[in-house]
Formats: sequence, C-alpha cells, structure tokens
Amino acid sequence: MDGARLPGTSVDDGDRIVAHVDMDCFYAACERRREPPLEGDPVVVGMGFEPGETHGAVATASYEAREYGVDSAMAISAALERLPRKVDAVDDPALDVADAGFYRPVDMEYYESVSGRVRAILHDCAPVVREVSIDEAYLDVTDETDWNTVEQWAARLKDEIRSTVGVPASVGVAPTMSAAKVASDRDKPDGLVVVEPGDVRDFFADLPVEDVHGVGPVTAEELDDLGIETAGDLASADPDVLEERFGERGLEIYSYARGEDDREVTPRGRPKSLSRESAFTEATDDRAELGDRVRSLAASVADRATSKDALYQTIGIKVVTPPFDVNTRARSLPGPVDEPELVESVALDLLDEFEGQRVRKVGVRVSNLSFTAGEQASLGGFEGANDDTATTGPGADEVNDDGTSEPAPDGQVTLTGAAWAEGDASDDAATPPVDGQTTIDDFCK
Ligand code: TTP
Ligand code: CA
Repeated sequence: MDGARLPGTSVDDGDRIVAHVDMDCFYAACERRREPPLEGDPVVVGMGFEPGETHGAVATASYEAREYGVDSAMAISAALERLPRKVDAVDDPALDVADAGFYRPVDMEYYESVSGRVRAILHDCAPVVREVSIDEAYLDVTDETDWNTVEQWAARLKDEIRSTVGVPASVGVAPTMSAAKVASDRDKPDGLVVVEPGDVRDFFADLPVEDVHGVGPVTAEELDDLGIETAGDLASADPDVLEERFGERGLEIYSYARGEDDREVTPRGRPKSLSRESAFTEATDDRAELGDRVRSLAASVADRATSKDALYQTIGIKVVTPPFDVNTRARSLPGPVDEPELVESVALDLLDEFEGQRVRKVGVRVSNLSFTAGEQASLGGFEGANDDTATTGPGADEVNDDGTSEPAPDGQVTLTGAAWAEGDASDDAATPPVDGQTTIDDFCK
C-alpha cells in the first residue's frame, strides 16, 4: 500500500470522515484502458495534432508526458514542440522515438462511460457521494469506517476501481471536504493521503493560498500584496483586514485556511436549501430599502425552487448587523409548498423583528426541501403551525441546512457565494451511472 499517513496526534471518532476521489490523468488513463500498450509511455489527449490542423489544446497528459512539460490547457503546438508524436519521430531522423509520445483525440462519450463505472463503485461504497466532475467525487464515509481503518478502506477502494474498471485513482481522506481535496492531490498519481482530525491546520500550513477552498488566482494575487503567501499565513492573518479587503468572503477563506470547514457532503441535485443574499454598500436601517431587497431575494429564491421542482417547508431570513453578527430566523410550515408569495410574506414578517437596526446584509432561504413530485400540502394549518427557530450571534447560521458549494469565482459580487447561499451552488442534476454494473457486494463492509 502506498498510503502516507501524516503524523497524527489525536484521533476523534466523532469527526466526519470525508474521502475525495480524483482519477489520475483521467482521459489518458481511459485511452490506456482500451489500448493497454500505451501503458508506461507518454500519452497526450487533445485536439488539433493531426496533419493540417493548426489549432487545439491539450486536455490532459499522462504523467510520463508531463515530464516533458506537457500539461492540460497547453496549446497543442507547444505540446508537440516539447513532445513530438511517435508517428512523426519514426520518419524523422532528427527526432528520437524514445522522446516522443502518443497523441489521441478526445472521446467524451467513452470517458463518460468509464466515469459511470467508477461512479457505480463509489455509490456502492458510500451512502453519500457528491460527484463534482467527470473524474472527481466526495464521499462521506463516516459510517463505513473509522480513523483507525480508513487508510485500509481507501486502499481497497482504489484497488477496486483499478481492478474492476482499470483506471488509477488518488484518494484523500480528512475530516473536511477542503482538506480531503488537497490530500487527494498531495501524492498523485496513485496517491493515498489521510489527514487525521487535529492535523488539518498543520496540513494546510505550508500550502500555497491557492489551495485554500475559495481562493482563486485573483484573490491569491491580492493576498500576495498583503504578504500572505501560504495557507498558514492566511490562517494567522488579521481577520479584520481580510474582511475589509474581501468582505465576508475574506472571513470564509480565513476559516478554511484554519481547517474549519463544516460543509457537509451532499449529493448533487439534492441541495438541502436554496438561498440568496445581498449586501448593502453601507449598513442601513431604512425599512423600505430592506423590504425591497428582501422582496427581490424572496422572488429569486422562490423562482429557483420552482425551476428545480423543489418544495420547501421552511422559509428563513438572515440578517447581518454590524460588525459581523449573523442572525437567522426561520419559520416552518405544516407541509412542503411551492408558494412564492408565501416566501415573500414570511420573509418580510421575520424581518419585522429587526426594525430600527442597521443591517449590512440580508438573505432569504428556503429549506427542508423535498423533490418528490406530488401535491403540495394544504396551507390550512399554516397559521397555527408556527415553529419559529432563531439563532443569534457571530456565525450562528442555522445548522445543517445548506448544501455544499464550489469555490465562489474571484471577484464575484454579492448575490451568492457566501456560506449561507451555498445551496445554490449545489443543485446541479446528478449524472446517473452509465451502467449499473459492479459485483462488489460486500466490498466496503
Ligand atoms: P483533472 O482532474 O484536472 O486532471 P487529470 O485527471 O487529467 O490529471 P490529475 O491526475 O492531475 O488529476 O481533469 C480531469 C479531466 O478533465 C482530464 O483528464 C481532462 C479534462 N480536462 C480538460 O479537458 N481540460 C483541462 O484544462 C483540464 C484541467 C482537464
Ligand atoms: Ca483527475
């Protein structure tokens, strides 16, 4: 087994165990799967390398090809300069066949079918799988294993994928999604890295800030201006400075850099909530302005829910008052509904409590979602069924309601992207496995 367990000081069985699976040089691995003689040679998958073609880019390169400096997104002409095609090298005495590679065109249909086989294994092994892309997924394996055995568990998962499907995977295991993702990348290809609870912050410390969830190249450059180069620098930066420079996102990336990430692994297509929020340039206590903003957020959220065929049973608001006090209020209905007017009226009703207070940001959320087709509940009992919940204080969002999010793009403005609005980012439809095979009945048990 090639696993690398980082030095652990504490093992807490109460922590969530998240595995991130990321296939190695995926398209190239797929090409090797159907053409085994390519194994061990440099393989480039891309477009534009046939005679007469001048434009195109590399989709991916095998690790052998990467040694020649060929990598994803590179112009195909640049790749060919670094690594000529074998077919050209055999005819050209100026080229060395040993320093040439195999080029293959992109065949998405085939890669999707291989991806489907991998996904089928992942779904057999974990109750909750979040597919992120064609070759990447998060698994919540808390109930499948424990911190003492998770390394073996992950090694078996890798073996299973390799032997059943024939492609290599790297796996990262950690108590948070962000650490698991970084861990899967740490020891590629064919990697296995376990970051135990208590080690997450140390694990991040020396990494470049770009590895922190939510930090893109633009933010990384701005952080660099502030003298923040590593995740460790970010973790020990002054949160007020970060907040001033990047708004609420500054506080989010600060938390992620500190290893704090309470996002739950949720399947795509099934967000736990849908929300929208919006910040004011200056905090305001103008009731009309606040009401207008809440109305438009409510309409947007309700729209979103309707378009997803989602019924909601809880309607809530978030009100952020200076400096960073996050207040949430929610009201549950007797049954799931799709009633845009109700989202607006409940949200405005909940806003009343904040009359006279200055507000920096407001949000509207529907949660307690159901996606099954069918009749919505009668509203008859609504008035009598108030079940208000309230939380107050910094960071006191309602718990467990949001789906997970992808990093907010750099420079994004306020409508979505903050933690409370994450449900919006998690609602893509799940891609069903291409075929339902696999015979691994008691694997993962
Ligand atoms: P990645 O997971 O980013 O890369 P990879 O699987 O090829 O290599 P690694 O071992 O580093 O994970 O992307 C998955 C696939 O997506 C990749 O095989 C090809 C495709 N892709 C593109 O088509 N263009 C790109 O720019 C990138 C980055 C990926
Ligand atoms: Ca990959």
